[in-house]
Amino acid sequence: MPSLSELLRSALSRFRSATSVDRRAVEELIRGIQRALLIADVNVELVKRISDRIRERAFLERAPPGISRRDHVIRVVYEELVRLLGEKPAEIKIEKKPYVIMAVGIQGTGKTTSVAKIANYLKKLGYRVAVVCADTYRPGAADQLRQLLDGREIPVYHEAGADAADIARKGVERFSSNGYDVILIDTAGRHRSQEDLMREMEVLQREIKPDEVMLIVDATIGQMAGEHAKAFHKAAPVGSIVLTKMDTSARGGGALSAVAETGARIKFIGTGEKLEDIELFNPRGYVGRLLGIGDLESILERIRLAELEVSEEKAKQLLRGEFTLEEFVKQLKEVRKMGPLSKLLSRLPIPGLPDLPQDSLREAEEKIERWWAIIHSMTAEEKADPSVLNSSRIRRIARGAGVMERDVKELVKQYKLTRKLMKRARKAPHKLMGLRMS
Ligand SMILES: Nc1nc2c(ncn2[C@@H]2O[C@H](COP(=O)(O)OP(=O)(O)OP(=O)(O)O)[C@@H](O)[C@H]2O)c(=O)[nH]1
Ligand SMILES: [Mg+2]
Repeated sequence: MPSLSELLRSALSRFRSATSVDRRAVEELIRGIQRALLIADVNVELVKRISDRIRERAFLERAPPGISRRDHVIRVVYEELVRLLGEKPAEIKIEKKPYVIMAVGIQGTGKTTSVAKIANYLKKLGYRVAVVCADTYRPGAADQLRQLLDGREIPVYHEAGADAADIARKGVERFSSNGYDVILIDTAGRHRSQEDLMREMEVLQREIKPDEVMLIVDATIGQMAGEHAKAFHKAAPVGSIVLTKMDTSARGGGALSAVAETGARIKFIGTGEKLEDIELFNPRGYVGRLLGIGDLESILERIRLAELEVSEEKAKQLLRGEFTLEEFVKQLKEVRKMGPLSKLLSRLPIPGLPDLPQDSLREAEEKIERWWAIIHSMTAEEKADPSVLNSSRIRRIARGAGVMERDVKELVKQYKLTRKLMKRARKAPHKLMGLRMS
């Protein structure tokens, strides 16, 4: 069966070679992505959500100047896939010494392997790392760990015949007093139901109070991983998640998206049986590789630059006081989208810029809406040159927009005032440049 990556790439490459980027081409791309995600066992609801978002953005958002619609759509697909996986990259946070990480999970998910991999990973980052084998069920569990870590100078603590909590406590004590930075605890997963597992985890958690509980989930179960993550998250709020065997199944995408959906933190993904086959989870990097990062990266970079240029060029125009009435109101709307209006406007170094900070937030928003309506009742001539507005035109516009005549007059007055102030403010442009206007 083709992998998620192969399916996504082929959908994208069909889109890229399509003769035109019309509705049909976009719909076909979306269908290809849907198919890929469903085969990867991504939840149907999530597939629907991402399809809707891609469709909406592909048709409604304008590509920055110089960027083709095709590239814009590819960027949208990339960003929405990243969003599907939770956007935020995982990070290593060893906040205290020793930092105790306990790995838990049902049988055969890859706990022992992951503990060894993470121990090795952290060791390479320069931490002093030790491992405790608190698995009392699996014969030879400690040997398995020692074998995996052979030659890595990472000690393994185990005690045959003792209780799991005892082993864990003693191991942590010993390694703490020896000055280790990180202590990883491997636990049992054998012959247990999920309820049993949760119970043992709770006992260990109470006794050991690890700084981080790591749930090891086998990604081959696809979207079922979300259920595990949810149950686990309830029992262990300090938890993070490792998804293993991402290399062996096409369903890894389903597992990742389902876990991300629960809001749980995906920390690592396991990508093979060897000690080095682990990576800190980074949605952007992961999606980039799925789609074939090479030329995707250059597309993204070009778009970023184009957007930068647009905003700088625009900012300069604004600084020169070169903007139309329509642009003026549009800017206000844009600024409003960026965050609490009053806070943003108060950052403008110009006193009295359209007098908005003095109004309440809601009043300001209503005013901008009225102004927007006014703009829409104006003719092109009036918009280009508001000085043609006489009282009969003002009356007509006010009626058309459903506002008072004084609203129209106020808008024009504010527009003129703002332009004048902007021109004056050119003398101190550095103050204005801090505010992104695009
Ligand atoms: N391909 C691949 N295999 C993995 C990965 N992680 C673990 N495995 C394999 O999965 C099998 C089980 O791994 P273990 O680490 O023993 O799993 P466990 O959770 O400790 O198992 P129990 O202690 O018996 O519950 C082993 O054969 C590992 O080599 C991975 O990321 N990719
Ligand atoms: Mg094990």
